[in-house]
Amino acid sequence: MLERIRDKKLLMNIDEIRAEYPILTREVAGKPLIYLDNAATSQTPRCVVEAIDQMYYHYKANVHRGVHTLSQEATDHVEATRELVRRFINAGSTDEVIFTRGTTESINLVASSFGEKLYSGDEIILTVMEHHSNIVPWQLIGHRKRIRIRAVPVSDDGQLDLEAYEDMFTDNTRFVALAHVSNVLGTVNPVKQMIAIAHRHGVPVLIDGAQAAPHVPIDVQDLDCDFYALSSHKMYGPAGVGVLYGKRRWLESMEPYQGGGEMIGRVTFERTTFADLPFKFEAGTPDFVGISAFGAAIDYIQRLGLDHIAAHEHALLERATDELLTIDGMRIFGTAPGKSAVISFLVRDISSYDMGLLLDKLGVAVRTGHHCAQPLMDRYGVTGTVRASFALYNTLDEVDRFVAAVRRVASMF
Ligand code: C6P
Repeated sequence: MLERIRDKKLLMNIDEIRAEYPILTREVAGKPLIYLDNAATSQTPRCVVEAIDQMYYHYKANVHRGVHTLSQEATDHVEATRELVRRFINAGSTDEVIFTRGTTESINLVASSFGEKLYSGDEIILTVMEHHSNIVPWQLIGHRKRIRIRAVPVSDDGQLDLEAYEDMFTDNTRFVALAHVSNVLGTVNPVKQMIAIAHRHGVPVLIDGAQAAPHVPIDVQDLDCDFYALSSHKMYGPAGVGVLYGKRRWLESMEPYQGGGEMIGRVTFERTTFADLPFKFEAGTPDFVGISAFGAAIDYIQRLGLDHIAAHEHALLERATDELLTIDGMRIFGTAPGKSAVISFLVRDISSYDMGLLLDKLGVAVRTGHHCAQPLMDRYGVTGTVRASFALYNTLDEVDRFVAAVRRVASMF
């Protein structure tokens, strides 16, 4: 299978790809499952599940602690994934790649640790399209330290207002944090340009890459971002694993986020010194099984090729968009050029909840509600939307059946 995936001719042989995902043969409500909630979490191919099995069957031991063979082998697996991540995002060094539990924890780490450098009157710039994971951590530190949070507005079609962004910088601006790709609108933000603007003002930038990493090539050195956060479970990998990339100079200047085993140099009751990067930010036993399997997921994505995956998903997005727009009363949120394969929509005044529930009865899994982006919902004057999000294993046939299901539900109201 792996060899055949590498073969360009069979690159997107969808039947072979789908055969790697037993869950896709499931039925829901007596209908074949059409899984379109990939932005919430993607499904996991056999090679990743097998990597988990292999770790439990043959390599389970705590990492970075033992001189015994098993511990060294488990450590090698974790460190091999760190190198795979480094290459995947083109970080300069594995010292700059920190394992966390996910994007949320990565952002909390920066908000807490970098946040110690912030003072009353300082300002942080976010955007209206941020996920709550990139709002609430800043509010927590912001309230404690009396920091002002400002949010870049979003246009009707789902693009950030770059003029407003540039105007937001003041002498007090200390940090910018924004999504690479919106989980609701699919907008791929011009992060490189926005980072350059922030840097002109001497302000570091964190990019929330949770929705970008499975779809968009990432080069942290080319972007010149100061921090980049992502989650394994949205990238065909296991849940409970994430990454924080940080530029060495920032990471070295920041206090640890959590204390515990393995993040120390020397501990006495008077004073503790900390381990070198990246371990300074990895307190306690990490999810070494998940991290190892995440390596298999990155390998899988790279073998298929992000550009091929993106092209396939784009074809699904185009077809779904064109067909959905033929439904009376269809309103799509987020129509920015080059958007990622996510469609948020409402039909007339049918609530997203009703639509989602009835689609589920037809075997279609979509997400409904505010998508952890309530300020964005407020921006569009809605309480929620229906969101279909595509992955590499979805098919045009599924798109057609999904649209037919939406049409059918719409006709019930
Ligand atoms: N969005 C969605 O359905 P975690 O939960 O830590 O892996 O990722 C949080 C997160 C951060 N930023 C963005 C842009 C995201 O989309 C998410 C997760 C999922 O949209 C679950 S709420």
